[in-house]
Amino acid sequence: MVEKTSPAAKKSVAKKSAPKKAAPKATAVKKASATSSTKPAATKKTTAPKAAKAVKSPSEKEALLTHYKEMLLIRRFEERAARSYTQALIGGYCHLNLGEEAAIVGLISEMKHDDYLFTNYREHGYAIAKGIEVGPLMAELYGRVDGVSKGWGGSMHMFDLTHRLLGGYGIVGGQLPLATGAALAIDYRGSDEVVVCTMGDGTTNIGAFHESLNIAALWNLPIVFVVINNGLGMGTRVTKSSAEPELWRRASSYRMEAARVDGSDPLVVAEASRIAIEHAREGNPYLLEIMTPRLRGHSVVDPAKYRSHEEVEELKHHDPVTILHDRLLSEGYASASELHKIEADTMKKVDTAHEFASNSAHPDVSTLFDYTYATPVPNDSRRLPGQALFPSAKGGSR
Ligand SMILES: Cc1ncc(C[n+]2csc(CCOP(=O)(O)OP(=O)(O)O)c2C)c(N)n1
Repeated sequence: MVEKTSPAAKKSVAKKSAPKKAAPKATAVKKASATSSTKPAATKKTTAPKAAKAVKSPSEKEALLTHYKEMLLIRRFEERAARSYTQALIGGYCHLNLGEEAAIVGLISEMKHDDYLFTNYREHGYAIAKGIEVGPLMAELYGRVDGVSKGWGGSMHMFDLTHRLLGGYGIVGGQLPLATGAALAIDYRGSDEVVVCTMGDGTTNIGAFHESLNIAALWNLPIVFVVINNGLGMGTRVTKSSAEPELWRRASSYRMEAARVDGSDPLVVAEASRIAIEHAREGNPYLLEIMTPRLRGHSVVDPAKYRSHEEVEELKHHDPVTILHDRLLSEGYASASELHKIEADTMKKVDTAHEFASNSAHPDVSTLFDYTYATPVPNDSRRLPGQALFPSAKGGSR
């Protein structure tokens, strides 16, 4: 099902830099919504624009196979990460993208290499989709020197400028003002990159969400805010925490264009993302809500007891990796033996990544503060754990 929103009256606000093209009419893609609105919204239903459908084409096979390989790599990587976490190879917290694979690969496939990505602590899949090799990625999870952030970021706080992944944030909503600031920097420079900023559904009730959307809309910033709606903020359901559970509708408060899409089909996500990113590149921020399941608990150690047995069983029918696997077979896009080979190759990559990470050294503690600031800051504290705050009068420590 596809919906077209009534076009948001576009602002006549003067831009901070050179004015950009007026926004095209709002086109929102909506497919297989998993929740229903409890309040009437200012939208009108029309027929589906052709571009929004995942139509069969000669390139569909190729696109689906590419997406499948990447989705499977994320899936097997995350399963290995879960195992490594229970083996104490990973410190801190560890949040997985299990169930969100189609949303991730569909979204990132529409970003250019130079576009910037901000995300939250549930980030491994995004790093893979942005092109980071699984070896340095696993090494980062293990806190090793060959990690993508030299082992100092870990699972939740990865940063890799080369791939324009600007984090990885553990504070819920912490990425939003920073991402909005990056979009402002792009605007000042007059370059044509876009910022994509993902978040969970629970993040939309944080003040920074509203502040960021407001300023992005006022200043026509090149940013796409993406809500990965997996239905739960830790153990709290969206319907319990949000007065308007159709989160995409919140954009209307900021006269921002928005859409909600089914996150189980990477082609549908890619098409919606293409529209959103195009809008943003023209200086029109966009809110995209992608509906996904979260197949496991909030983090690796969460047994998710707030879920009923029936719900857990039902979830199995919404696994995007299984859905795509079966689709490739039924459409005749891949044979069982071809899929077995993809599986074997993927497992090999993940095993190699684990070996690479395990053989990498732990960083020297003296480098702990080397990456705190981008440029040197006078008088920054370099006190290591266990060191005294002030040296004693006799020259030692106390
Ligand atoms: C400011 C802040 N408040 C609370 C927390 C604790 N916390 C960590 S994750 C989380 C739930 C966030 O859910 P959501 O935004 O839906 O993201 P998801 O975990 O589903 O990706 C909470 C409340 C936090 N890290 N930061």
